[in-house]
Amino acid sequence: MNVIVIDDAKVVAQTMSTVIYCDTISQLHIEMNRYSGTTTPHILVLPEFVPPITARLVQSAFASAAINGGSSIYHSSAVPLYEHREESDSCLDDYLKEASRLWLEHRRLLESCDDPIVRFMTEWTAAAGVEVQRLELAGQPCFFGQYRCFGGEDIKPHVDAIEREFPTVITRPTQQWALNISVRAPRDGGELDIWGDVPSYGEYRGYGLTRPVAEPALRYRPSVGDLYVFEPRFVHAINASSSPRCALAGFVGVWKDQSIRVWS
Ligand SMILES: O=C(O)CCC(=O)C(=O)O
Repeated sequence: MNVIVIDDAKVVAQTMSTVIYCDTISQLHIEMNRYSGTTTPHILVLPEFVPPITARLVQSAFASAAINGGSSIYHSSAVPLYEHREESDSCLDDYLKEASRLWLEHRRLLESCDDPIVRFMTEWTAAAGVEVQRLELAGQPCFFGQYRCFGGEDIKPHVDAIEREFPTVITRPTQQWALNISVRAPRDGGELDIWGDVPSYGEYRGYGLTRPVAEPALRYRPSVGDLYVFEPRFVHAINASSSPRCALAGFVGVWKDQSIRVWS
């Protein structure tokens, strides 16, 4: 494998695009500014953000908690905001009513696990010099940091673009990143595939896009403890795995006024 050192970041060539390994959240922040908006996808990884023992504690915390439902696509500890997008029949108020309760419940569940979500938000705030806050809709904060497991089935090609999910209330962020903190990784399968395709407004559909014919530009199999981000405007999919593949997950958006908001 080809390792190039650029500034402090190790850039590892994987297929046609790049996985950029960072040592700290500050470095990740710098690399996100550098790579956002480029024409090819990149994955930025902070390995060992969560030590293996903590990853196990996170799994146990959710194993013994009532899982709240999840999305129409996978099981998770909270129904994601995507399910309440404007074109859906789901009531956004239901999501917002639950968001703060779920936020507090997740803090309670993760308090003995050096809460990786709070750590991320605190360290990101310090790195960016701007307070990272939960996205607000109708004056109420969204939830952030769902625990979710993928497994036996592929997660089909899709894109995530908050301004397309809520076109009348959310302006397009200058950056949107999908954030995942891996706490359980399968031995086989579970690769994240990302293509260089970005659907136009006309082609946009959140989930279940036609699988591109071309090979993915990037393929990445997360390891336990990795915190990784990528731009979800690029078509991406996750391959089925032999055992559960679990992570704390959400999105980070940066807007023109430099505000940084997170949501799940
Ligand atoms: O689990 C992953 O690696 C990526 C999940 C995903 O599709 C997303 O975060 O938008």
